This record gives sequence, structure tokens and C-alpha cells, in this order.
Amino acid sequence: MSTSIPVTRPYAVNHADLLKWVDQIAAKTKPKEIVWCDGSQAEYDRLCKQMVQAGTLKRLNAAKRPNSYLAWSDPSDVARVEDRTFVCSARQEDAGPNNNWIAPAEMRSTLDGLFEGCMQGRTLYVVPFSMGPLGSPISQIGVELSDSPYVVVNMRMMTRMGKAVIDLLGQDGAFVPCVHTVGAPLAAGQEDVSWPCNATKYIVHFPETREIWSYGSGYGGNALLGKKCFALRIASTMGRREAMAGATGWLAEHMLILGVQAPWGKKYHVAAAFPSACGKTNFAMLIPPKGLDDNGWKITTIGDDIAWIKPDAQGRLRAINPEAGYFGVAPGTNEKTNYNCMASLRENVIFTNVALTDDGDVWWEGMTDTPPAHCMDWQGRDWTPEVAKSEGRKAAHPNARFTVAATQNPVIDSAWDDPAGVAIDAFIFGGRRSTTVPLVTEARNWQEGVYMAATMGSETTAAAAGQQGVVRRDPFAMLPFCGYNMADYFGHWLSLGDKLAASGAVLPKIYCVNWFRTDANGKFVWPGFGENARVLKWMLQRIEGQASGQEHVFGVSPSYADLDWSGLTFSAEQFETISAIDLSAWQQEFDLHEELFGRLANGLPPVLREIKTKLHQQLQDRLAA
Ligand code: SAT
Ligand code: MN
Repeated sequence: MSTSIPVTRPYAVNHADLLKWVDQIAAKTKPKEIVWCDGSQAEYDRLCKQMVQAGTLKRLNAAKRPNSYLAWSDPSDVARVEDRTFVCSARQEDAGPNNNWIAPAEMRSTLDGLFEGCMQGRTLYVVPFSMGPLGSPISQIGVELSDSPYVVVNMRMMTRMGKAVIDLLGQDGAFVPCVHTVGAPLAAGQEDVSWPCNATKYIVHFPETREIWSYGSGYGGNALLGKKCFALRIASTMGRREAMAGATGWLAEHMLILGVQAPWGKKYHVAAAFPSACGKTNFAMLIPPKGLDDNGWKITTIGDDIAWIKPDAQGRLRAINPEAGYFGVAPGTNEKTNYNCMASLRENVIFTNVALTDDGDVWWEGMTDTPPAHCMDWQGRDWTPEVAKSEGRKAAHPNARFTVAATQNPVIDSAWDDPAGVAIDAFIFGGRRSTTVPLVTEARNWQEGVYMAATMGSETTAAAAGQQGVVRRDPFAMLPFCGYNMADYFGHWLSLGDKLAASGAVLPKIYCVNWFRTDANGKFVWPGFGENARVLKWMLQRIEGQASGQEHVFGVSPSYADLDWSGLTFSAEQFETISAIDLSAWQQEFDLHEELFGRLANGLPPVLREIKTKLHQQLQDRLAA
């Protein structure tokens, strides 16, 4: 090595380009040492211990929560920063109006300045990781260089990380280079803080060279670069570029994947897209309610956040979960809303920004009916139920998270790790809408399904910095995650459907759902959680041609009698409240579709406009009738 920085590398690396790149980044960022991660338990334990000493982690009560830790972040670093996230493709139109864009040369010069000496006084960790099962033809490899030990231990749970990946790379395997710094160099003798970060933040993607550069944040999707940055933004561009180069191409989607064993003896697989913090983890682990076919149903988890989907030789779409763990929202999670999730969290967990109880365990809003009489909130301040009442202060941050390995999930699907993936029978798209959008609608065909997903709206949540509860268009739940022009993304979905249909393949059905409609008192009407299995049952019966539905302007929805209500008291009036279609509200909704299409006009597939014109005309006819 050209620099005199000490290196710890417990294994041989024969990949000349990788060694050279690590050298280059080290020469620029000037860490005090370089440590190559092996992914072992011993390494994980050592880093956690070190972070306990540094104050970044607290070890939780080993009797209550074995091998688990709590991190409190800086209050300024609590969520993804969409306005600081950039896609720097060579041409601005390739990034599209859905991404912040800066010319690559300009961005490189900015990053050049920011990264100069940015790791001084810190350790540069080399984190080799695989997105997807090691060696699967669908998997991809990345290497993240980070000065955050918190990132290293999280990456170990969220990805297949360590020496095995280096072995797989061999001498010249391809990898996506990811560089991450908290942007807080330490001068000689300067004392560190428990959560170093920088007020300046850049989350940058160069799609042509498949590079990721992240500066200034240590939190979640900003820093764990395998997740949103690689598995969604970069991977989505890879899947489309392959299609442009003449192959069929593939999809990188913000989707959970679940397995459903139906009482009639058949197993199905469903992929469902929802925006961040809209219940993907709950849906992926749901327990079907008692009474529903004597509970002859079993739902198993393949993934809770991201799906990579490719057609197989028969033209069936097969999906893998590129991740190996869950980085899920804690608040609202409890034994009733998600029993399996709570069971996953009994040990070996890293919690971030939840509250610390007096007996050394964790608590968050909604975890128990009765809050603890006292705890320390996520900012380390005394918290009591009285404080909550008088100051409206929450014990846990609304975007507080847990990180846990997928293998701890008691309902993990036996095929979750299968390199071949699972064949998808249905796609579900859902937003968080208190009005307008009915409980469930089946698209009449692939193109109308793409239209429904493309025009989906959702109220914003705490998963991203910024105002919450405002309806924004979030096409395919991919608005913050599509690494290229969203209009081209619609085109990619449409042409994939065309290609598969032309090959004679049966395409998955497409559904649009909304669990979040509220009544006159602002309360959710749909009980949600396990009861969502009733909606799933209707979908699967539709696939088998065994359930009826009512056709309306936008597609087909069940009437009250079409859903199975056994074991649940839910009246026809309540059903009406969540499924009625208010034509004048839809008139306004179409204005918002038009606005979206106006923003994405450049490259928008004409068929989407045609569908809009047709649906809108049908709506006018009904309004006039
Ligand atoms: O992007 S994160 O991984 O921080 C969480 C999310 O928004 O889904
Ligand atoms: Mn997500």
C-alpha cells in the first residue's frame, strides 16, 4: 500500500481493482486505520462492545433482551433525507423529474472536497456484502467503505456480509463501490460524540458507473447503502439497462414478498408495494384470523421491504429478497399488531431511537397498552405518561427502528433464501389514504394495473424528513427510490408485460388496496393487520376464477357478500364506508393524475394517457347519469 495507514485484513484478497480502490479512498479520506470485515460473530461482538464504551450503544438488560443494544442518534439525523439525495446520471433527463440531479462533474468536485480527510481519527471499515443469496444468478455484490461501526453491525444483519463475499469476488468479480462517511473527522486528541454526523448531507448515486457516495448521515437508508441506494436506486437502473440492451430486463421494487398457503392446498406468492412506514413488515408477517376457513391459512415471509424480480425461462416472474434482515419501524408494533415481529425481536436486536426503560429494556408508543411509569426517551430525557400528556413529547421517535436478522422470524418462508426465487401470482399496490381510494380493486389487465400503480397517492410518513400526512403521488411506492426517470420506469413495466404476454406467459394479477380509510371521527374503518387475510383470500379466489366482484370505472372490487366475514363483526355499512367510490372525489383525483402526468410528460408512455382519457370519460358519463 502506498500510504502508511495500518491495515487489519484477516484474509487474503486477490482482487487487484478492489485493493486499489480501497487504497485510493483511504488516501483521500485519511482514516487512522483500515479494517477489513470478516462478518464473524466475534467481529460483531467486538464492535458492539467498542460502541458501548464509546456511548453509541447501550447494552440492554441481558435477562430481558439478550444480546441486544440501543442506539440514540443525533436528533438531526433520524430519517432518510430525500432533498439531499441525488441521482447524477450523465443526462438530466435520465434522472427524470422524480430525482434531484446535479451534473456528474460538478457533483464529483463537491464530493472531492467533502471527502478530503473526512475520516481523520476514525477507522475505515471495508464491508463486502451480497444482495441476495451468495452466488445466486439474481444476486449482486457491493463493497461499502464506511467510518461508522454502527453501519458495519447493521450491514451484518441486513446483508450477507464478510469474507465469503470476498472469496466469491475472486480476482476480478464485479462489485458496486459504496463510500460512506459520517462526515465528522476527529483532530488529534479530540473527543468523539456518541452519534457523529454532519449538518451537510449528500446521498449520491452515479448510475452509469454504479457508484454510491454518502456523506454526513449515519442513519438507516442514508448510510446502510445496500438497501435503498443499491437494492433500489442502482438496481432499478441495472434492470432497465439490461432491457435496453436487448435482454428481457428485470425489476427492483419497494415490495414485501409473502407466501400464502391456502386451505385448498395450493401455495401462492404475492409481492406488495407500500410506501415507507405503511405496514409492509406487518403484512409480510400477518397471522390470518381465527374463523377464516378454520385458520387453514398460513402466511410466511420471504421479504419485508425489497424485491428483485426476473422472468424465468417459462416467462414466470420470480422474486428474491435481496436483504437478509429487517430494518423495521418500531412504534405501533406489538403482540396484537404483529406477533411474529415481536417474537423476532426477543434477542439479538439493535434498536435505534426507541425509549430505554428503568429495567434496561426498550419501549415505544404502542408496544404495550399501559406505558411505563418512567423511562428515558430517545433523546435521553426523563419521560413519563404525564410528560407525554402535558408536552406531547413521544418516548420513541416516530421513525424509531429495529434491526434484526431475517432468520429470527418464526414465520420465515422455507424458500426465503432460495437462489431461484419464488414465482409471483399477484402484485399489490397500496397507499395510505384516509379518503377516496377503496379497500381493494383488481385491475382488468396489466396496463390498467400499471396505470393504477403509477397514479397511486399516499400520505407522507416519518420515514423521510419533512412534513407528514400530506398526500403526494408515490408511483409504485418508488418515488424516492427509482434511480431513473419515472416515465421510463412506467415504460419498463409496460414493455416487460408486453414481452411476457407475447411469450404466452400468464401475468400476475394486479391489485390496488387501501387499509387506511377513516370514518367521520378520523378512526380507521378497516381493522387491518390479520384481517387483511380476508382481502388476500378474495384475490386468490379471483386468480382461481372462484370469486365474483363488481366492475366499476377503475376495475373490479368485491361487494360486501364477496368477502368472507366469518369470525369478524363488520357490517355492510362499515364496508360501504371503506369501499364507496365518491365520483366527485375521483374527479379531483384525476386532476392529480393529470398533474403527475404533466410533470412526467417527457417520455410518458402514450398508453397511460389513453387509459386516463378512457377512465375519465367513463367517470364523466357516470357523473352525468
Ligand atoms: O430508508 S430506510 O431504510 O431508512 C427506511 C425506509 O424509508 O423504508
Ligand atoms: Mn422501505
